[in-house]
Amino acid sequence: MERTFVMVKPDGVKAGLVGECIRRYEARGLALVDLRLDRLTAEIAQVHYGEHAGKPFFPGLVEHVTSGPVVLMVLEGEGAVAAARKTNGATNPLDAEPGSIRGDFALEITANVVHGSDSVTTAEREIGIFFPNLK
Ligand code: IDP
Ligand code: MG
Repeated sequence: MERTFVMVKPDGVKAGLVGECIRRYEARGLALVDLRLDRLTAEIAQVHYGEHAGKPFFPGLVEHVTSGPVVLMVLEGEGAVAAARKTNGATNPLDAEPGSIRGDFALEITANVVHGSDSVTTAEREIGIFFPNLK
């Protein structure tokens, strides 16, 4: 069964959207495999977002995701990677459809509530970073 990694970013936690995000993933049929409230160090954030290192928004992105608690989770289900990303909506909330998390709860691209892995390979990498002991 396919797995994906999802993070509720600090803006989502501050806005009290953790339950709403989890409810949407679960209602869609994705099952929670693991879940944790945590704080990201700059080092971990830089590794996680390594593909974006050097881009103009990278420092602001790392600053944002380390600015407060985040909720990290592994979700499982058929097509979990694509399903979670559809539920999250487009990266820029202004392009995200109403009915998606970003389309319903965000306006800013950095503070866009959630992160979801973009492929099965990425999911394996990200799950390895945040849940190294998960079987
Ligand atoms: P994704 O989160 O939809 O996978 P990515 O392109 O992987 O989007 O970018 C990671 C995160 O970096 C985004 O969720 C967003 O918060 C931020 N980001 C992406 N592109 C930009 C940009 O052009 N300006 C500011 N922030 C950006
Ligand atoms: Mg991405």
